[in-house]
Amino acid sequence: MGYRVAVVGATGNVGREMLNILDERKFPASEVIALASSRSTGQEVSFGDRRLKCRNLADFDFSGVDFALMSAGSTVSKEYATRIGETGCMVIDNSSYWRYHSDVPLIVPEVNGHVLDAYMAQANRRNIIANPNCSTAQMVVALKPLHDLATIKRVVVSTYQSVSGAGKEGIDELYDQTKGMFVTDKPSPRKFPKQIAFNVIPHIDVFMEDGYTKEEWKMLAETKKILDPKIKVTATAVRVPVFVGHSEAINLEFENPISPDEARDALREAPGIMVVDKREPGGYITPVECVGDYNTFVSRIREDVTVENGLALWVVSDNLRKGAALNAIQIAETLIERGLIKRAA
Ligand code: A2P
Ligand code: 11C
Repeated sequence: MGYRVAVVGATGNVGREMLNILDERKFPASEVIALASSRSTGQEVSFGDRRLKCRNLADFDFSGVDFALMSAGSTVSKEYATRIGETGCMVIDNSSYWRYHSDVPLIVPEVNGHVLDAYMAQANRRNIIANPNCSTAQMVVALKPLHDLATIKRVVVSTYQSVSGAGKEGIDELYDQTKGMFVTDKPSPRKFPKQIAFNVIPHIDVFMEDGYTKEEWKMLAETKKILDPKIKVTATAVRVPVFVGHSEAINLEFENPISPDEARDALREAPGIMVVDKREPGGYITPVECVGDYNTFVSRIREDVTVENGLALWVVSDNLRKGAALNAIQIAETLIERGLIKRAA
């Protein structure tokens, strides 16, 4: 007997990756249920070599379901997660809605998986665990071993984020605009605020009062919650015309001295990381090479000479995997491995 797992948002970019990864990693599931909106009822999605028929989330009864992996956006998570959690089903939520609630843990298993022990010991827990934003997840995986080694004081990060982070509509818009450029002269932006084909846009999510965007604020708030509240973060989040794979140029300032060689060695030993760092043409990773991979790749490790104890890095990962679907499934695996979850009757 395995676990009963529901994927909420099974027709979306992340939901489809969740189904792929459950199959690839041979997650111990006795049943996998695909849920989406009423628009998709009866539509088939792939699960390994099988096809699952989507069911309507609004009509579904979660009693007897062990895990709900949710990736249908904040509005759906806000409306449904509490009710699903109350049935005893463990919600692992990929939206931003629950991340900043003080009674909901925000987890990247390689970094703070141990937090789940105390959470699961609480009798009155919500049964909701949050997954971070994709840009944060890959960054904290790379920062953790370096923070353990020399204590990070400050992070300056610029992101190069693929259109798949904006969902199915983001992928369609880059595809349509790129094709359209050769037949019509003016692509009309729909999902993104400006033309994305052959362009870059320094704006992801809504603007905040201080001039930062919400995506930039999320990287700050989530890094503090997952890794260390003392770390200072400033981010510039940029959308680039890449289908899958987020990249980040990161500058770090440490409390204590740390050399590029020491950093490279620590990163090589750390879980979930692959170091590709040859100081020659092509000796680094680009987003197209990370698609479909579980790892967070770290390249271009070098000294940042503008501060005392500084390093600069290039970090790339598949945003639909470590940034979303894989991390959610790793949270479920961590609950099982640590003996924190029992199968629903
Ligand atoms: P649907 O295809 O039926 O609209 P993406 O982020 O890639 O755009 O995907 C969003 C996912 O969330 C899709 O699977 C979508 O299903 C699902 N979704 C959106 N709104 C709802 C809703 N009200 N109830 C259930 N699923 C929803
Ligand atoms: C993007 N990072 O690339 C966003 C998508 O808070 O989960 C994920 C938003 C979030 O557009």
